[in-house]
Amino acid sequence: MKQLLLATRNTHKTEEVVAMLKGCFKVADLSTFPDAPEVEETGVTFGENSTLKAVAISNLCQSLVLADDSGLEVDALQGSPGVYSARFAGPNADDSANNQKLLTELTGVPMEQRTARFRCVMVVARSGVVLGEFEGSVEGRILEESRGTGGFGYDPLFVPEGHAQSFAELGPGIKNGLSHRARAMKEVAEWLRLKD
Ligand code: ITT
Repeated sequence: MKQLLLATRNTHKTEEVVAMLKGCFKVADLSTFPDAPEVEETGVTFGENSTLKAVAISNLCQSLVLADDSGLEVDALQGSPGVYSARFAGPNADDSANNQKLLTELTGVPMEQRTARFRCVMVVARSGVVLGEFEGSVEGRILEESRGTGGFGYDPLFVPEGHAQSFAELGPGIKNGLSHRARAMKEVAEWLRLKD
């Protein structure tokens, strides 16, 4: 079976990608590569950061490497936190601190102005060479309080368009069918099939 190394230390991303690929690839992530360096995300776009991660990690191994850079863009905050989503409340912030900061920044903003989207840019590389870049996004709204226990990151605060529950309430069966990551991964999977 073909192998795919995910250039991520976020095990939630790995779980979602594994579920989306439905066993077509043997997937590993950086937990199997403890000496891999921490890649500094110095880019100002998801594409730049995803490229930095894919190129750096694929330079160190033989596998096909897939990087995911993703985050939340909130219209009332002019697209923030964007590429800073993982470190919105500070360099070592956890999901709960990031969610609390988001709620604080949106205090008093009415529901109709709490529009937002998750974006994901995936870059595939081998031996330091970028082979393809793929994008996905999902529109939605930011709740006034956290709801649900599934998923990770901002999932308890994000209600995707066409639904009444947050990603954390909807669970992986629904999230992995319509998320930004699912949409980017669909493009990757089609491209990988055509390449054969
Ligand atoms: P790697 O760089 O190791 O892949 P990371 O978590 O630091 O892991 P990013 O730099 O791409 O990854 O930051 C993504 C952040 O955006 C993530 O930590 C969440 O806060 C948020 N995010 C991305 N996708 C999400 C999702 O599906 N659900 C909820 N929050 C998400």
